[in-house]
Amino acid sequence: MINKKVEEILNAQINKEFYSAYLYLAMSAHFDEIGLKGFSHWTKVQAREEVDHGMILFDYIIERDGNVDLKQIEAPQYNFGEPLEIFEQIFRHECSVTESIECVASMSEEECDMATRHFINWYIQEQVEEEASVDDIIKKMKMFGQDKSILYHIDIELGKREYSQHKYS
Ligand code: OFO
Repeated sequence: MINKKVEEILNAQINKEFYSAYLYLAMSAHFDEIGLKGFSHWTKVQAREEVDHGMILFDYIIERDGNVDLKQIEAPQYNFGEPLEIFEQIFRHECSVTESIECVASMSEEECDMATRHFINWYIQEQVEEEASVDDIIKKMKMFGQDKSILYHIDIELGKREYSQHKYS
């Protein structure tokens, strides 16, 4: 049986993961609209991974005989400008998700729920990878300034991202 406080924070995290999916989908639609198909593809793949993150938490709560409590998902808050600004926004968003994952880790520890503390390590590692991959893209965009031909090449590169279902391991 799962600890109630831990169950509550895990349910809140499900909401955050699905909110992330909404945010990336909104970005994907925007990139498609302005003709950056690779950026659109990359953010759409990211949205699918966020749904996977939400579903892993969903399955975990059920496995621990807890109650899944799905709340309303907010409309995404965004202010779309240049691709670089959008990626900086993504980076800030992922840092805030990292903080909330760390809160899940410390709450599990406080409540002596070592199974959840162990489980959440997968998310801690995932956040390290997410922040790093977004940071790489930002650095490339910054290095080459506003050069549109470079943006074109980055668009092609981002279009190669492959989706593979994220599974807890
Ligand atoms: Fe689920 O990692 Fe991004 O938000």
